[in-house]
Amino acid sequence: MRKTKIYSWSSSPQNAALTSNLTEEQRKQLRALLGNAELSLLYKASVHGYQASAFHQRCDRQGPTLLVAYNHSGYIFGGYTSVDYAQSGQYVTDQDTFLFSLQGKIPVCIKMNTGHNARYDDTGGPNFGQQVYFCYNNQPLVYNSGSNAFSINTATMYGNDTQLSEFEVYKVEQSSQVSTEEKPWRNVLWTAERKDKLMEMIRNHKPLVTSVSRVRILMIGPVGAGKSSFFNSINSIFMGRITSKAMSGSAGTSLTTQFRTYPVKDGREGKQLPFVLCDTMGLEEQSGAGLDIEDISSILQGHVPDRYKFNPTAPFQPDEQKASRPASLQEKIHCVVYVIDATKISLMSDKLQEKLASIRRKVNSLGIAQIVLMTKVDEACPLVEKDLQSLYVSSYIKSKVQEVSSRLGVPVSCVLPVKNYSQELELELNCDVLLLTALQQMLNFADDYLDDVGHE
Ligand SMILES: Nc1nc2c(ncn2[C@@H]2O[C@H](COP(=O)(O)OP(=O)(O)OP(=O)(O)O)[C@@H](O)[C@H]2O)c(=O)[nH]1
Ligand SMILES: [Mg+2]
Repeated sequence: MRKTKIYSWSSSPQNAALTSNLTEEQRKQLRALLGNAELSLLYKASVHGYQASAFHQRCDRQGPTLLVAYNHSGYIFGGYTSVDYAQSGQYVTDQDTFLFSLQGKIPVCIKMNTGHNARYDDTGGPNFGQQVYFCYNNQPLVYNSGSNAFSINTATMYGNDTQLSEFEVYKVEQSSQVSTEEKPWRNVLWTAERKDKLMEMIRNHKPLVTSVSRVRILMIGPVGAGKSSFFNSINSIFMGRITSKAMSGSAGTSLTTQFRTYPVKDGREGKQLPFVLCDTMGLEEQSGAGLDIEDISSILQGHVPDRYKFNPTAPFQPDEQKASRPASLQEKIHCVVYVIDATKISLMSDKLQEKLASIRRKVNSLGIAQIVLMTKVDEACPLVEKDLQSLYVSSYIKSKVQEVSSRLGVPVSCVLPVKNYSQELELELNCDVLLLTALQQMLNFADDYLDDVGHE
């Protein structure tokens, strides 16, 4: 399986003469958006014509497709749908659909706003959300009806140049093979001894400043990224069985609505461990929804009590007596963990990325240690799903770590991939080793921070 080449440049056999207009680099970027799926060219308007009938003849019933348009101003943009074109005369719902524009190094992705149909599946040319129409009126045109299925800016998406110079449709297939590295890019000892050693080090960890008895670790991240699950997983390891104290699961908006500070005990009757995991409501891209940056600021400074119920429309109001005196170092946050879902990194919207950047600026200004926890590595890569030990030979996971590092502006060494417990009924050694390694790293980072402020 080593060094397998995972995609072929040529298009599918019946279209052997078709050549793609994408450069290798552009193709790579688009494939990354789709979880490294394979792309094969089905249709090319300059060859087959811009008529809707030509499009349907080649693209109907082909499964998920990626549409790529090129205009005379040099813009490359388009959209993805996971649902077949079929001229069914019905509305199509598709939660995975998105529009994109390739700008510079990082493609910009725009997901569909909730409550919209992906399209009306008729005999006409392809459209997204009955808003953005490609090959409009059987002509080399893109047309934006201005409805609000997608919040797009046509100037950034295609420079307001509606004349297409080319239009291509690719079939999208998840690749069954995954490329691997010759040598692991990080070394991990996947042994029971290593796990015991890590548990021992965590148990005996003494924060560098004596006035601090427990390191406070704050988890921040988008809805459903796995914040609550990380606490549950760590708690499970020390309890010796799967636990689910924090509510986790999936919903459109954040399942966690309260600020929770979770101490962890060393076994059922054991004493409390030297750290507290603080769980927050998920971030959402819109302002006025999800966790608010002002709330984060209050949490960082130790003003927010356990079980405080977040109110997205009004930030936390500290009571006046308390606010007048600053919280002690013990009550403040010593390490911030950004919890990011590995399967969603490429789809992260500009707005969310900007929100994270402003949180980072705030945390930076306070000098607090920061780490990225990249969750769901099992879902992101089939190789890793089969065998967690292949994590650090998976080229795909490595590329995801690099991507999250560049999107959030943190060094690669601060990105820690993990698999949380989600459906398992029993603990699993490989999972534990990764989770404990991440926790140990958080404690070390917090120490660096305490070392810095403790002597002030
Ligand atoms: N396969 C897999 N599933 C995970 C992992 N981490 C979390 N999940 C699942 O993802 C879903 C969301 O996890 P949560 O822990 O509730 O996420 P959260 O960040 O607390 O979300 P909110 O509180 O809603 O903001 C749950 O169904 C988890 O079981 C992981 O590493 N692998
Ligand atoms: Mg949660």
